[in-house]
Amino acid sequence: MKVVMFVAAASLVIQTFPAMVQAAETQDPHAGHHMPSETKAQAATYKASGVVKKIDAAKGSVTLAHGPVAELKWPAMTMGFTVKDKALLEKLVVGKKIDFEFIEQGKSYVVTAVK
Ligand SMILES: [Cu+2]
Repeated sequence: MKVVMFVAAASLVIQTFPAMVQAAETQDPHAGHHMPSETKAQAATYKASGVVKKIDAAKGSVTLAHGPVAELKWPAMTMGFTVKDKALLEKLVVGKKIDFEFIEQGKSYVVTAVK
């Protein structure tokens, strides 16, 4: 009888690849997308409409009965604004309804445009 020889001839050459695949460089597509922080410092411009109540050309101010301003959570009210450019006052007549834009500047509100 022959002894069946089990030849464990399985010479498995396990090729262990070095894990260099992970070294594949990933390029960040967002690398150039960072926003300049300066844009945040810019004052917001608000829009409202209202009726001209009073004009003070000497002071460069105007009193407006304006409608609600959602961005500022303002109800409708009558209040004074200063104007950025006194030339804007030329567009204003007491009793006239206007659409205007304004910015917050310190403790006052400044009309920057009148339509
Ligand atoms: Cu107001």
